[in-house]
Amino acid sequence: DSLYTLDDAVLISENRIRPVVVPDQLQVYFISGTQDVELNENRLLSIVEDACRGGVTCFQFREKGVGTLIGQQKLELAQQLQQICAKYNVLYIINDDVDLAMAVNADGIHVGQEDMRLEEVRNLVGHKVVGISIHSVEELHKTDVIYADCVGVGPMYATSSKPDAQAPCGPNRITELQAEGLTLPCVGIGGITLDNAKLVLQAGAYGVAVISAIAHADNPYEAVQQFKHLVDSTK
Ligand code: 3NM
Repeated sequence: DSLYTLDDAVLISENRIRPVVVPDQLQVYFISGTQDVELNENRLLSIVEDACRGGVTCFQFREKGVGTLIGQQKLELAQQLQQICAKYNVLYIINDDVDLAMAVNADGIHVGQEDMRLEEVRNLVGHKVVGISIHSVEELHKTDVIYADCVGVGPMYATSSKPDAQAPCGPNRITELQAEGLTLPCVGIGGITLDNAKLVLQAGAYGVAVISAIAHADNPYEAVQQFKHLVDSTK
């Protein structure tokens, strides 16, 4: 089944139509990899299953850092995660690995500013969802947003999940980027918790992207339900 309807399609050139991401799918965007769960693959699988059951709308497999999986092991884990997401009809995104996204037929790919150029990514993945991280107005102006479907803006708050994260920019950065012409649906990322998520949504985000607030929650299933409730009540 296609995630998109023809109404969602955007004509970007004479003979090429691509879909836009359905904004509702960005509401509760969970990101994780083995680095977030003490390198324990089974733990990751069980947390992702709990998060999907709890109602995340999107999951990004982000396998990054010391001791994380590569090659065949990464592929096999990505396939298992894909099956969980497919079972719950959750949008499945791969971080910064176009080959892997193609190999597991993920729904999309997310890249950072230092990763592959967006035009090249778009050419390789065709109609898959393409996400890009944008941290500042300067980065917005040097990004070919025409090739992307959605944007992650951060870090909203201090984060311990990304060692090389920039200084926190606060929710207002989203408002600022939209004033500078950003129209793609975006999610806030970085240090988002149940206590501050509302501010991120009120600043213009379609949803919240989180690692630790779900992966390190006492009960990931309940944490997701609370995020969902928060997003629904802020709309
Ligand atoms: N990207 P947590 S911040 C993966 O600013 C990531 O681009 C960021 O983890 C960015 O929810 C971040 O645990 C980490 O803070 C988010």
